[in-house]
Amino acid sequence: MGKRCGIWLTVGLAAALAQGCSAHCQPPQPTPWDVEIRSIHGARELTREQAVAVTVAARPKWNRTGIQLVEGQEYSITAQGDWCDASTHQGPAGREDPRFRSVERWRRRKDAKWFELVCATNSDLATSFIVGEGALVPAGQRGELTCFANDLGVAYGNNSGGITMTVTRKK
Ligand SMILES: [Ca+2]
Repeated sequence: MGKRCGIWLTVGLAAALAQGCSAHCQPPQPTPWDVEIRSIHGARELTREQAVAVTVAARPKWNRTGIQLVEGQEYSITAQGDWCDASTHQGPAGREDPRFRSVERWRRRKDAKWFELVCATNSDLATSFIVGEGALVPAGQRGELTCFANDLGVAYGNNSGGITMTVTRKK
């Protein structure tokens, strides 16, 4: 948190919020799908044209979704919401930040922006693809859909909040 934010926090939380200096994002509300998959500890295939909403938190290096991708099926993903890197709020499209240009090459996906939504299968970075606010899942993906906010591998401790993404099986 910067000095200016600290001063505003001593004035009061309302003032801090007005300045955009709240330290953390609120955690996302679990969706019905989140609740269901936590109870079964596994992953499920979607039925044709089924769309499910699932949350992706900024703090874990991998978020399991419980959605089993099957080769030959087609899926689209859209995402919205608010997640935080320390006190910086952003959406799933992420951002570039000239202050951190020298360490961009060590981002988990160096070609994705800071905090851009990235997904993969079975928590395998080699299968990852950039989603941002929306994307089609590349052909050939199979396994459980797993996602993260793009950050340095050592820098997840100050992340908070989460976004909600909708995954739709198209055919
Ligand atoms: Ca961070």
